[in-house]
Amino acid sequence: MVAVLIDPDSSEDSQLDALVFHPHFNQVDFLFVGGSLVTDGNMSSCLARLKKRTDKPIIIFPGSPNQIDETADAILLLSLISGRNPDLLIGRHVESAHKLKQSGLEILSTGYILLDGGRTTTVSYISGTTPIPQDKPGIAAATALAGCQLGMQLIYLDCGSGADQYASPKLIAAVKNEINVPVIVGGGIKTRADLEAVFAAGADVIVVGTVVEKNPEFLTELVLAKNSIKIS
Ligand code: 1GP
Repeated sequence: MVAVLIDPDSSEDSQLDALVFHPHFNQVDFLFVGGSLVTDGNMSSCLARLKKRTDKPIIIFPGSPNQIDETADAILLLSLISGRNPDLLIGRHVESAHKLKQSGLEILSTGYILLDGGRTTTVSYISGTTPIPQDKPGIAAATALAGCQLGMQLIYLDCGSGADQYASPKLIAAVKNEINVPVIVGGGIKTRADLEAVFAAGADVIVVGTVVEKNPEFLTELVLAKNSIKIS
């Protein structure tokens, strides 16, 4: 499956139109909305404008509690398990627990694993955490396994938005081999070959953000990648 990540700070009406009215938008399964740093007010405005345009499931990908918004369909309740920042492991969750309960959002408990994508990304800077090196698939696999043992329903392997490198197929395969919950993979995916490599390694959901924001025509590459996986 494929999710397109929308940054509420870069969601002009013209950009949303270019995405949702693209002939291959039907290939997109979910919309993720959020980010490490979102300007106050832009989340609710972005969600309202998306809801007017599409009935695809909208899932909040929150960088902070102020991105909780009941007009979405669900939320990835992220715990940054690759890091050792207690705020992002449990602190923010405690602060937002009641608000989240009242929101009625479907809660998807997600172990979020930040990988080294070759450059400092906004998420690594803002979270103050060290990404897992890509040549240490064993650390990523053990981290994912621990997340599942703590009851997390999903594991998200992320190199961060705009990363130079995406999650290596070897690392994805090592994680998949260790756990039975769906694995979301994102960050730094830029070409059809990247999509095919990540699908082939076993990703259950691929997230694309920057590349679609820059060029909605990338959705055509998505169709070609999906078809090529089906054929092979
Ligand atoms: C980032 O996984 C997402 O958290 C998407 O990354 O913007 O690099 O596609 P990109």
